[in-house]
Amino acid sequence: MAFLVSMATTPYPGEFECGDLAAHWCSNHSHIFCMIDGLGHGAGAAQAARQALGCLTNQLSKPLEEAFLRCNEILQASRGVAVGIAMASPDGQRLVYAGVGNTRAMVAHADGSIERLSSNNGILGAGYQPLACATVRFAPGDTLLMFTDGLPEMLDFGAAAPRLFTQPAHYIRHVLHQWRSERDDAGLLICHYEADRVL
Ligand SMILES: [Mn+2]
Repeated sequence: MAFLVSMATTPYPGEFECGDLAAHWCSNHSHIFCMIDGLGHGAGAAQAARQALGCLTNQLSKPLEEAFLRCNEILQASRGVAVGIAMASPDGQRLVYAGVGNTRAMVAHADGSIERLSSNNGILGAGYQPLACATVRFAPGDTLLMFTDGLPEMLDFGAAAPRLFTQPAHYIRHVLHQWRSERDDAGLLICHYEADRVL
């Protein structure tokens, strides 16, 4: 399977540190995608986000429920984070998703339909509702998008999006430039699952 992955974050205008962090891990044919939003912005948000990333990196082999629980414990002295995690199944057909707080995730399917993945209410570091994991189809031609509330929740990717998803590095810059809020950090991750090509 071939994933075209790109991610970018940008801080609150005029600030240097960014509280939004995106990550992609790949090991033993398993791909894991993560979007983190440290509450607020600035140094405190960036510190909480880095702490969350460090914790999650150490929990990758665990079930998502355990990883979130551990992260919630470790972040109790921080201002807290919202986190979304998507794991691609090794068979290349599905994604398992879980989130806490207001990071957003959706799958834009090859047929043009959009599936939005919901997160649990709460904040990692301050508690959350029992975690619900969702499983969605993720097949060649589909695109996973994960982003923070520095972009509009109902972000309209427009009619040209399915074509643009195939160039995520280019498209991500366009979306951040056009849609980012001037009142928060912003972050976006795009993973396009390349359709089989006939050469
Ligand atoms: Mn935010």
